[in-house]
Amino acid sequence: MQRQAGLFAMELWFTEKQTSSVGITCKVRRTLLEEHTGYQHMAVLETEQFGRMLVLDGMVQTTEADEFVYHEMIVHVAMNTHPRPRRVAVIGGGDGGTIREVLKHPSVEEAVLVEIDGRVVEAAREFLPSISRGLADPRVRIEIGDGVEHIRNAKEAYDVILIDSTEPVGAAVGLFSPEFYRDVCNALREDGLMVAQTESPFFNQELIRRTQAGIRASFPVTRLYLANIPTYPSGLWSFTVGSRRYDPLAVDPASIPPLDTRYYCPEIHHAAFRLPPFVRQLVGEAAAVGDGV
Ligand code: AG3
Repeated sequence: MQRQAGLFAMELWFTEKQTSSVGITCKVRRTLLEEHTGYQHMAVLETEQFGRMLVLDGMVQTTEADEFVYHEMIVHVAMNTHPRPRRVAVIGGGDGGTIREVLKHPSVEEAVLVEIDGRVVEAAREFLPSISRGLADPRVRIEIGDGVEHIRNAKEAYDVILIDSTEPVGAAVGLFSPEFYRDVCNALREDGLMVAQTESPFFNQELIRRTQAGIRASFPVTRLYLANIPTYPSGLWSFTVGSRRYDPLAVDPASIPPLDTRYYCPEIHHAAFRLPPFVRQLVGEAAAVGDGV
C-alpha cells in the first residue's frame, strides 16, 4: 500500500485567470457553496488572505477583506455630488455591498436593486452577511430581473443610478452599450447622475475607450476615476461618472458629510480623479472615438 502522507499536506488553491497569461491565486480553507444558477457558475470560498470570496464564472466579484474599497467608491462619489439623492437604483450588485453604502446617506427614501440572478442575492444573504446586511432595510426594494429592461422602462425616475455589473460577458454585455447609457440618462431626473464600474486601465483599455465614448454620447459631464482593489485584475480599477448636471469635481470637500468609510473620504473624492498620464491618454483617445460616432 502506498503511504498517503501527501494527503495531509494537501492544500486547495483557487486561481482566477484574469487574462490568458495572468492570474490571481488564493489559498482556500473551504468551499462554502458551488452551483450553476442557470445564469452562471457561482462559488463562495473561504480564503486565507481575503476572507470569504464571491466568484462568478471563475471571476472574483468581491471579498470580505477588500470589498469596502469598491463599494464605497462606486457609491459615495455620486451620492455626494448630488445635493439630495432620494431615489437610487443599483443595477447588478446582488451581493448588496453597494446598497449598504447607499443607505449611509440619510436623504435616501428608496433604493432599488435590480439583479438578474436571484441566487446571488440568496447566497450573499446566507454567506456574506457583512456585505448583504443592507438588503433587509425597509428603504430597499429588490427586483429580480433584467437591469437593461428596468432602465429602459424607467423615465426620470432616479437621482442616482449605480451600475455594479460583472465583466462585460454573458448577461452583463448590455450594461456596457451606448444604448444602455442613453436609457440610463433618460431614467435619471434632469439633474441625476450615474456611475458604472469600468474595469482595469491595464487590462481593459479598449473597454474603457468604448465606455467613455458611449457615456459621453449621452451625458454632458463624463469623468473617470480610480481606486485600488487588490483582488481585481491589475489591482487598479476604474469607474466612470455620467452626469446630467453636477460635476463631481465641483464638490466642495468641506460640504461632504462625515461618513463611516475606510477608503472614501473628502480628499479621495477629488484625488481619485487625478489620473496618471497613461490613463489620461486613454480617456483622451476615447474623445477621438466619440467624435467619430
Ligand atoms: N463587480 C465587478 C467585478 C469585476 C471583477 N472582475 C474580475 N474579477 N475579473 C463587482 C460586484 C461587487 N458588488
